[in-house]
Amino acid sequence: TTGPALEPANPLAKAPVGRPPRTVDGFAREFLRELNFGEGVALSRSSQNDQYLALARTIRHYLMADWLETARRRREHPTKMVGYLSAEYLLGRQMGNALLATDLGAIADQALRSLGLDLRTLRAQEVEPGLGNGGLGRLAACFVDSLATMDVPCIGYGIRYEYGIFRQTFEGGRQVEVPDSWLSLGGPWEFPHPDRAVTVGFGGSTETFVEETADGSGHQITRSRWVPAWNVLGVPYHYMVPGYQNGVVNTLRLWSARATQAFDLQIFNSGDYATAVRAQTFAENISKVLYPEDSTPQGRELRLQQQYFFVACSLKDFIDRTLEKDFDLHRLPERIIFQLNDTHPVIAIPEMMRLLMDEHGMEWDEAWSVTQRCFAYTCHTLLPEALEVWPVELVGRLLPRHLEIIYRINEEFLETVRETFPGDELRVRRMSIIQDHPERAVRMANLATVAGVKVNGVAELHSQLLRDKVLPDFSELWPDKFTNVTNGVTPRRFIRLANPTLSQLITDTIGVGWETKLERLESLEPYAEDEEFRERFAAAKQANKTRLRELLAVRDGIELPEHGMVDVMVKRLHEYKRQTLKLLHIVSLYEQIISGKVAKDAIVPRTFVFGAKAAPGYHMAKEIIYLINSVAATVNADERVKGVLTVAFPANYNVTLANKLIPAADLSEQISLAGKEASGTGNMKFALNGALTIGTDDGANVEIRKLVGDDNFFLFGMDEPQVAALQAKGYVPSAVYESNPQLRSAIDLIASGHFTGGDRGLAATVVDDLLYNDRFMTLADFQSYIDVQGEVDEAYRDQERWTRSAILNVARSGFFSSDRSMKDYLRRIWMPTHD
Ligand code: Z57
Repeated sequence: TTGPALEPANPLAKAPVGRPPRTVDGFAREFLRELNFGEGVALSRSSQNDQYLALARTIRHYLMADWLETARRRREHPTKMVGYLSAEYLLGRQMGNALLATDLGAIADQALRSLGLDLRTLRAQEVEPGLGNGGLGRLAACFVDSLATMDVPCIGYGIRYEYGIFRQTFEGGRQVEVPDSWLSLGGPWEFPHPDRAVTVGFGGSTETFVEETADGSGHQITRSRWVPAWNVLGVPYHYMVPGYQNGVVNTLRLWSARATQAFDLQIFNSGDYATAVRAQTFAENISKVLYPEDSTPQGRELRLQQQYFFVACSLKDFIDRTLEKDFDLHRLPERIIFQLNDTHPVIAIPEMMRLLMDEHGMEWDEAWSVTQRCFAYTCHTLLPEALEVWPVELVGRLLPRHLEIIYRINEEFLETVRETFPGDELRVRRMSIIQDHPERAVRMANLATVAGVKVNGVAELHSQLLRDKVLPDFSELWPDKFTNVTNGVTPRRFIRLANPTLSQLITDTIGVGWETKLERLESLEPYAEDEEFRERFAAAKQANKTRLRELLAVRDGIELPEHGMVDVMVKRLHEYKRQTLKLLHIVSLYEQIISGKVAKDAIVPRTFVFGAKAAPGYHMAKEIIYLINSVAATVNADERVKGVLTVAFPANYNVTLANKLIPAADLSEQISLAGKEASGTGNMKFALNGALTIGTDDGANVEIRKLVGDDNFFLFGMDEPQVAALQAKGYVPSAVYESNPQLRSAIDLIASGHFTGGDRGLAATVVDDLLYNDRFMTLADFQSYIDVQGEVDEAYRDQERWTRSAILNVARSGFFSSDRSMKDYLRRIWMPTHD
């Protein structure tokens, strides 16, 4: 039950208590109250962590009334909501964003100062919640930010991992993973609700029984029900998702796994206490750790348990708790659209069918009609190995009822295919939700495509390739099901918070309010010709470089030169992203200088910055990390290139570091093999912060280039059709090596052991792959990349021209606000009949 049991006499009971005062004194008082009564320490005895926790709770107070009010408004006027289902939310630090959303930065700063404390120091205490791997998780965080800012009702559903993405360290240049115990010093941004836990079943079997139909006709139908073998509790933890200075606070609901009462009883009843306790740990393992693979699923049983766990909790939460009592579930699609963030939550489809039929008495056709209108699916990949398949054996063992439902969905679906394409059994096999080879398994993307209202890709090119290459049979059958929504990023975090100097310049020039209407950046365009503006713009960039130098000196002990181009490649380490191409460029420049082929002063001084985590089990990616670190150590120590080539690879690239790194960049490296990067979102953040892009014709690069113009973008490499043609003709990387002396010199230098302390073996894995495999055609694009890097140098020598281009990148990239992405989702997927 909720609410007071008796009729309250006190009028205060009717509404949430008021807001704390927005004054320096009021804030200081609130902070001290939290420190004293919340943390239980006096200011004079408090640690920095006490102070951080008290500050976080103080800021929370200012959002609380808006949160309760937003929830009340949504309950009283229920409308269709978005249920964003995502296994990952890469949120980044919360404090800065909360201060920005409440516009309390200046007040908090002065209040703390008055107490002898420093806001920046306390902010630096926060360990970011790294509940995601990379682009997909960060996209989810940007989307919920935008929905709150646009006052769209949304619940973000996900998993409260106890350990997020690992902390990366380097030992002898090799990646070593350290567990990310982000909660160990307290989680001041979360609200646990153990009393609202829901129960989720696993395993067991199904049984059939006969029942009379509800219409009183006396007809009998056979139904099935699931008898799980064990249960797990899902405890919801709520996080505030504040809109930007608009009084709206949405909710992120993350589930944490607990053992049920039954486990506790077992502890009493079984003599084997230790076994019983182990069983409890077993249940709690489900939300223990984020799987650190990005774009390469591992197909582990625990991972499927995680997926089903959070999805089952979320659907139950929505139907039983969020919808008003007695809501007619036939009308469910009027109230919710569940957006499936990749295939990770796709098990929600049979779960919805099971709930509607087995728990709410619907028959198959009704349940299917409802289900088909409640889900939409976003695909984020083009790599075949990234499309999840779950072995039938595993699904049957863990979720036997769901497997039955999936089989029936498939049967009916394949019947449609056979009707539409009679006699085409090859097509039937390609489209089947169940694959037979190499093992019988459920193809989650097919299931999502069959069940969803819409399927979208994440950039124009990606959506086209999705139709033509990944799911061509489906797009032939249902052309209207396919659509595109190009990704976006939140300008609140990635411009306002990350780049205060540029933000101030923008506001001084075009006025306030651009943070929520990013297309207004357009009006910066004429200022590209304004010398004074260009000077201020260049000064802002220089200030951001200085800020980065200072940070890396303290954070990593890395010394960066004061001047020169800052050339940045930050993203997960993956072969398709081609960090090795960047490495070949660096090695080639280095080789040309030390061999005397090129004079030291003939090239533009550059600082190359890498940031990349490798999945712990991804051997090649870890070898590439080792090689980057080896090249960095050698180049940085070589007097012959001092001041001209510097390579920095700070460990543990995350959202916090991104916020300092991206604003300092001159050049953004987006160099994936064409047709492999679904979108990219880092590329957008760089352009919006005034970096120029060197990039392939891939993902959202295509759209960036179209908007900023060819003069302000460095395009190189094959396009996707050329890649496909080369693939078809047969690609021989060693032939490219043989025929290109510059490439040969670079590879030979690596292979000689020059960077690996004379040990040729230490570079062999990477070198041999490039020469004899090179799945992502690094060597094929080498010459084009080198040539265009030459153009980059030439452009950079003309600083006026460069700054003009950088300004135009900012002015023309407003399209990449995630607010725009959300508008597109609303129009094309969530509310298609709305206007
Ligand atoms: C992930 O971060 C992405 C795709 C995946 O299939 C998985 Br699993 C994780 C990324 C894409 O690689 C990016 O190109 C894209 O920008 C991002 O998802 C957001 O759509």
